[in-house]
Amino acid sequence: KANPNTFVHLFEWRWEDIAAECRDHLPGLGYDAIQVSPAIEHIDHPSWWARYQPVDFSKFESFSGGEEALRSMIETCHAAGIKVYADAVINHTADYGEQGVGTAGTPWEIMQHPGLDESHYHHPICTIEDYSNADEVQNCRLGALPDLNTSDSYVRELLAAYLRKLSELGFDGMRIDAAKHMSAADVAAILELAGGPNVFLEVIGDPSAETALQPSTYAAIAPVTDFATRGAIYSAINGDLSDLASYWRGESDLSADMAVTFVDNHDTERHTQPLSIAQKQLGEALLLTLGYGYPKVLSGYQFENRDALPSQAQVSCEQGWTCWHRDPIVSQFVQLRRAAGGAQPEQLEYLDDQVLAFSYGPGRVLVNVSNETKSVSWDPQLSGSEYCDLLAGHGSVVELGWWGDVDISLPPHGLVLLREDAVCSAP
Ligand code: LM2
Ligand code: CA
Repeated sequence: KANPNTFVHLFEWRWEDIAAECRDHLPGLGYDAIQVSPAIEHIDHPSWWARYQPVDFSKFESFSGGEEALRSMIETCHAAGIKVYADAVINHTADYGEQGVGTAGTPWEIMQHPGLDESHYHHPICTIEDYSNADEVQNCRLGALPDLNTSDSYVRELLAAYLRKLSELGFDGMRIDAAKHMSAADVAAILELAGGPNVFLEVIGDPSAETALQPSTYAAIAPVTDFATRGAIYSAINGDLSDLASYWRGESDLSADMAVTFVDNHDTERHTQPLSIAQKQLGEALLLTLGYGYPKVLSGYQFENRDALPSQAQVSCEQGWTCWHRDPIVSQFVQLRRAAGGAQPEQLEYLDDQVLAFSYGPGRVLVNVSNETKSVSWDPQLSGSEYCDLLAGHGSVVELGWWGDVDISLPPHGLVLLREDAVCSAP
């Protein structure tokens, strides 16, 4: 069964800003958990991807702050009823610049880190080129990143000690970065040594690859990031609902509780054509009402150059940071999903091949996936005479006609959400 909850990735947010968000905003928005950026010492380079180049697995000092601020953030979030997920990079260590001093002051060189030397890496050294070949994907270097020998018992214990420390710090779960670049057996062994933490695995599916690299292979261990749903959502927001329809029929590669779903993550956001706000909202609405997976909402920052760090480190929803999780439409659907208990959409009805109506728990949803205005007549199957369009701002009342239907003009990529349990608040 799908998870009724939704979590938000507060990408590159500092610990103290996250604590404030947990205290002041997150509980009311409907999320149950957050994912944060990697917490350990990384290379000191002015790019967000410096966080994916570990220097010392035992020092908690990163662009987001130090260990004390981290502990206090986790405590604050727990007090607000919000769970916290770490991002754990365990496939490789740093290479950029070949040597340097990490964010906690640790000097490093390629394959020379506290507790690690050349003998702890895969040899002979090679670089991944053929993504269909499991041996290469798992034992060669991703980019130029030195590939840890995760089949070695000493390496496994060092990485497991890191994951145990994450649990001791209070993390409720963790994303395992680049999981496909380690064999499923290595991942399972490390997790077992770590005491079986709650995790999800970053596995980018590739139909041309060997079975050993398929999401379903890793889903035998833990939920995996699901890029297939993302493809279906993208088709939908570009006007074609046919791929999503298979999810509505209950057909999918993974079972509903083994998929972490998303419209975009921090990587895809940097490598795909930017969408309009209306398209993004439509995408989240479709994702959150899918009755499949555990959805993740990405909340990062504006950028012109895809390598860039945020223009100001301190989070401000007015300047530089997207605060996408606070978007009123996104948050309405997060709350609807929770109220619906992660159920499947029902009573799907095509009013046009690009206009779809359905019922989702207490909600009635109307979506226009075309880039034209569409005028439709819709019967939301509600018993009263007046409802609130929760997406058009407070106090926007939809009056149902004599027969319970309503004539609505939907803008390009427009959405309507009525709830049988929602009263319009005064404007
Ligand atoms: C991931 N998932 O499995 C992360 O989601 C993704 O963001 C990470 O790549 C990747 N795995 C490795 O942890 C990012 C970024 C890369 C960057 C790496 C390492 O997308 O561009 O690679 O982090 O910092 C960078 C350079 C690349 C270079 C590499 C090694 O962009 O040109 O490769 O570092 O220095 C020669
Ligand atoms: Ca590897």
